Amino acid sequence: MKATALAHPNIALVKYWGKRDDALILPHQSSLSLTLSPLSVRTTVAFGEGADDEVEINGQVARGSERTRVLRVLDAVRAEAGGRPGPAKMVSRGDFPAAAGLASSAAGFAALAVAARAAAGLPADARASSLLSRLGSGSACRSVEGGFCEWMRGERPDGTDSYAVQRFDAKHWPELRMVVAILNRDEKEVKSRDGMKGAVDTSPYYPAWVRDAEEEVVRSREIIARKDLQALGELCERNAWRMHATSLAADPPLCYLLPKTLELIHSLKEQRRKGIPVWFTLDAGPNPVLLTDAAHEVAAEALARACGAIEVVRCVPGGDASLLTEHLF
Ligand code: 2P0
Repeated sequence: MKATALAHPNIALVKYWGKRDDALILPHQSSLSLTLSPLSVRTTVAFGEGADDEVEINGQVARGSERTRVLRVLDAVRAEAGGRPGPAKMVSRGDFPAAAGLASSAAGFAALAVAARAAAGLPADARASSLLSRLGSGSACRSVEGGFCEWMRGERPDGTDSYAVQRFDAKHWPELRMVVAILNRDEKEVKSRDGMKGAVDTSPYYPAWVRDAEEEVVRSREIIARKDLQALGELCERNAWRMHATSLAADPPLCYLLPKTLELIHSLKEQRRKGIPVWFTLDAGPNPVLLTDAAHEVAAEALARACGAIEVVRCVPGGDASLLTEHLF
């Protein structure tokens, strides 16, 4: 009753920002992301070990809400397996550079879902793993499969129709590149979970953000199908601005951007005038992720460094979460 899985993080091109159900992690809007390689998280789960659940993440015993989120996923697996599997031991390790600027939680919960299902003897099932990983962290449901994944918001109050599906696999657009520019490594003052709640509860722009997102997901699918880098870059930028605008308009206002973030973002126009195809997206933090192609990733990295990046991570479209034969314990 032991299994190990590897999963990659993902970056949302059309973002999730707000829950309609905090407990089940059901979003107000659909979202669409790209799975990122080579960054990855490995997780081993074994059932029937010890007297109580043991959870270790990156060498530390998980406590508080981190532990609670892992146990929600393990409890759901135990319930699906008919309560047979006993206490679990889970060890998870990410290979992310220190504060890569990308949350490792998406990859971590996707790897946990795939490993826990296998350890409990449940059949491999991307939809079931996506539903399960969503209970740990919303964006994790988009890391079960590779390439471009769409998290459909769903309608049902029980969340059974709120999961991600792969729209295009990693081989569809192999020359696409995402260059993560780490401008600041400080832990953010307001976590995504709290930031999005503030926007839902107090931002007058929130309903417009939700309306816009569904149409943008449809548009993004069409753009990705025809591999139109400029159209995708423009869509990513406006979607990131709109997400940040909802939070800038919240009460109290929430601004994740730093002066250096704006400097890098503003410099992209000049680059494009020079013929370098580069655009940005920005999650709930100050570190932009630059969207470009293989021929221009070196130029994008140089630009990020010239604008003060202390670390740069070049990513390519990543594959599905997968089971490994080598375990972490
Ligand atoms: C996303 N983010 O679509 C958006 C864009 C950040 C900005 O999903 O509360 O860690 O665990 O569901 O998934 C980050 O939030 O939040 C996120 P929870 P999560 O990728």
